[in-house]
Amino acid sequence: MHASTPAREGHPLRFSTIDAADLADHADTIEAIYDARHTGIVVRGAFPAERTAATVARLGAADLADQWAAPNAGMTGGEIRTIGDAATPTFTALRGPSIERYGDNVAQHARRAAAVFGDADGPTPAVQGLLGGLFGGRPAAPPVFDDGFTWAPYNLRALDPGQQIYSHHDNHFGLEVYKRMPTDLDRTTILSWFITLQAPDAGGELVVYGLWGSDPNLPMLPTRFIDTAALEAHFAKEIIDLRAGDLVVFDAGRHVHRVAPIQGARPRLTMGGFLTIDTARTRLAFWS
Ligand SMILES: O=C(O)CCC(=O)C(=O)O
Repeated sequence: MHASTPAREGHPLRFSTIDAADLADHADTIEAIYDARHTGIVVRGAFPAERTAATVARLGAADLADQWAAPNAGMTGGEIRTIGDAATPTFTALRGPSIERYGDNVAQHARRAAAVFGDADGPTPAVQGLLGGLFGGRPAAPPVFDDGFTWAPYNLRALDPGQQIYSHHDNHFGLEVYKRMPTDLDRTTILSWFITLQAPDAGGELVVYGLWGSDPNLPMLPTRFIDTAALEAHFAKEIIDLRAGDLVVFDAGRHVHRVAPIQGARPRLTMGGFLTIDTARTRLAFWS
């Protein structure tokens, strides 16, 4: 469940938790997040248990071992494993993937999805229904590059015991790869979405702070990482505890957030990416 600390500094945090069956009652959620009237939503049971269990079993299979990459190799405590790239800065590519590298990632997506899910579409239609459902049922699809190929819809992520995702925000539109994103897409913020496939034994919660990346008082360490101890001491926060099958969508472009260290023996497994909407609010674009 959520625990918030409203007496602290910062922007208000407004999260809701719903059941997947009630998605239609929350069709204005994405617009509310864009307008900063809402921070995020947890959709319980977005993926059925059979789908998450089958995916978790495949992700642990020996024949997939060489599909996993280590984009944060060398980042002590922050070494995530991924299948498929994300259009984000990583420890091995601080300015994000080059356009050529991302294009190569796109070219490999269908083969990787077939290896994990048994077919090239995998869960993409289900994700389209879920994200579109939170946007009034309008179309939801990966954006198309200017030369015609589409962005990858999601990637798969594993955080092993002891690892975490350090405090950050996801306003990545300044990266080179985004020069190729359609110009009618709204860049005022970027939303993160992910589905938990396997929760860890303990830890691994998503922690969202009442601090925006654009605020003037961002507490930074000399290493240029955000100072999580200062966030914990001063800012409002919401702790989002996610179970297998839950979808979360939240304002990751504005709000500083992190994933707490994984405790116990089980890796935390998620799949997800980012999303935005066009400025006319007629369609939703999601990608990894
Ligand atoms: O746990 C994940 O898959 C990603 C968490 C995160 O930092 C994000 O969604 O922006």
